[in-house]
Amino acid sequence: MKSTRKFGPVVAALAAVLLTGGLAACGNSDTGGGSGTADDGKIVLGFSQVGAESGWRTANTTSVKDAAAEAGIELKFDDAQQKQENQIKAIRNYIQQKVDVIAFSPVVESGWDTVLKEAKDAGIPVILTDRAVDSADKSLYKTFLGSDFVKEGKLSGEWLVENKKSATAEVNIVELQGTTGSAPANDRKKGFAEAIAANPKLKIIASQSGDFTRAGGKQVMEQFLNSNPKIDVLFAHNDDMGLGALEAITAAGKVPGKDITIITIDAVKDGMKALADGKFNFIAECSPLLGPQLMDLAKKVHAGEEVPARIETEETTFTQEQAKEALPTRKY
Ligand code: GYE
Repeated sequence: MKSTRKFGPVVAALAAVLLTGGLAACGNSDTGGGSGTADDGKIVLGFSQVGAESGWRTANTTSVKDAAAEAGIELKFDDAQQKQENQIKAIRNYIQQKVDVIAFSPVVESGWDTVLKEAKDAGIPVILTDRAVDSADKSLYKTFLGSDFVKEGKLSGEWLVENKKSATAEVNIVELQGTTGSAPANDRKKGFAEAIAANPKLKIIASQSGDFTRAGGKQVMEQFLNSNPKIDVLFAHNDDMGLGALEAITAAGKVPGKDITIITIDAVKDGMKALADGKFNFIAECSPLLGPQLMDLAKKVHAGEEVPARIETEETTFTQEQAKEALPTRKY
């Protein structure tokens, strides 16, 4: 899915010349060098990260930081601690600092139009990474790089349909949702529900947000266990909530992976370990390694090149056996 355009570097060089000679005079961008680049000629990328809520997020942050260093891009990084207001503040700061490109992973889907318009008016291209926004005006950002979350939910549900195909009694499912209003929570819920509709015996009996954290997963699972005597399946929107839930399940005297079938999403190392150990039953992968592609895109949009409106991450799924095989070489 990567662009293989041969003339990328030439276009970039040309654009740089044009920017230096022409647009800088209009005050389009200025981060000290007068050319929209840092003093040392580097592209400046302002990145607003969601937070540090999960193993996925930590791996994503490392990927972005490493890739920026590798690509020779100056990265300004902000951790929004899962709060939209912090992200809006960070983006406004980047606009004020006249960075060359802004990238962010929106904590929730709604409420971005105003700040995105401010970036557009300032002539700063925006890249969405990992999570989408629901803005109707697609011209407010250049591209969206990330996973197909509906598909992840669907793959999880399809595995369950197959796994429970000979069930004679009702199968009671509890769902730990990700952060309320976030694209992965909305989409994973939707994809899963669509897939399990294939078997009316599969019933979601409780569904609540655990905010993508271990603590949230543990706490909500405790409530689920307290109020529902028969839970057959847990679908957690990420590994971390599933890992937190393991503690609650064990404390309730049940055996995870046996008494309760557990499906999660992400496939970070701790999740894969739980799967290989037989505590989880299935994981749909969501890759956090978006850094290199993001840097590539930042260079392209900075050079004024056209980029695809949507770039989807490639991913797979894991059973317990597949997790055992993959674990030794898993990087994150
Ligand atoms: O699945 C979860 C994280 O947006 C895809 O956010 C990401 C999700 C990921 O907190 O672990």
